[in-house]
Formats: sequence, C-alpha cells, structure tokens
Amino acid sequence: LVASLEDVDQTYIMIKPDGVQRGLVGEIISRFEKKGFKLTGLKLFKCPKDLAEEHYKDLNAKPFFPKLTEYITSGPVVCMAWEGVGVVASARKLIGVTNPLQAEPGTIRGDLAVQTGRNVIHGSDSPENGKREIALWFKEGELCEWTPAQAPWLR
Ligand code: 3AN
Repeated sequence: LVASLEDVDQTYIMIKPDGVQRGLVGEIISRFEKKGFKLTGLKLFKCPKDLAEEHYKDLNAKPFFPKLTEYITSGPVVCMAWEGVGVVASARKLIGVTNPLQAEPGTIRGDLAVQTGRNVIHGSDSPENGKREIALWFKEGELCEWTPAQAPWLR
C-alpha cells in the first residue's frame, strides 16, 4: 500500500471565469480536498492574453481558439497545483469529459455545467503537461511543499 515517491504526479487545475462568476470555487476545491489530493499552489488571477495563448497553444488552429482565449481572459480564474499518486488521471475523472452534456453525473462538469465553451474547469491531460502548466502559471515561491497531518493514515 505504500506509494512510491516516483508515482507522485502534479496536475494544474484551473477554475475558469464562469466557475468563479457562478460562485463554484468552494464546491470545486472541496471535491479535490475530499478525494485526498494535496494542494501545493492556489491563487486568484486575471490571466493575460499571451499566457492564455501559450497555455492553449496546441489548440491554436481550432476555429474556437479566439473565443477560448477571450473567455479565459474575461475575468479572474483560480489557479491550483495538486499533487498525488495518479492525480492527473484521477482529476480528469473528477472533472468529466469536455462536453458537459456528455459528462457523467457525479463529475464536476456533469453536475455543474452545460456548454463546452463554459465548462468551468481545466485539468492537465498528462503528467508532462501538468509540470509544464504549473511552471507556466506559477512563479517560483508561489508553490508550497508541505506534509498534510492525515497523510500517514493514508499510507
Ligand atoms: P479538456 O479541457 O476537456 O481537456 P480540450 O483540451 O480538448 O478539453 O479543450 C480545451 C478547452 O477548449 C475546453 N475546456 C473548452 O473550454 C474549449 N473547447 C474545446 N472544444 C471546444 C469546442 N468544440 N467549442 C468551444 N470550445 C471548445
């Protein structure tokens, strides 16, 4: 049952402007906390256009790209770094698929969203992208290494 340190991943989770505007911040953070992952970074942040474009650069040929960057920069987002064994894949499960109408009930998008273009939350799609995105959204000194008091009970 002892998880090896090598299995520990990091993921970048972001509550998008619609999630902030709709007052879903506490509800969403709570789902990750209750699951048992470790929060290592957290800030409310107004994203500049160039950062939005860099974050979504793999989608820059898509027809919805201008609307997507406009949406992400339209109001504050909540940036989070979460750490844990299998956290990238597990966070994607908690979040649900891209189109909220297809997302399972019980997932964040399945329970809280309707439109693909307003799907309340982002989660990294691979451990590599988790690292890349955390480095992109957080400055050195903004991340916090710590040991949750209950962690020994999970091992
Ligand atoms: P996910 O966020 O589930 O990983 P991606 O990476 O395919 O999905 O898309 C990134 C973001 O781009 C989505 N969260 C959504 O906001 C937006 N997006 C994706 N597909 C569409 C679409 N067909 N129309 C409008 N926005 C889209």
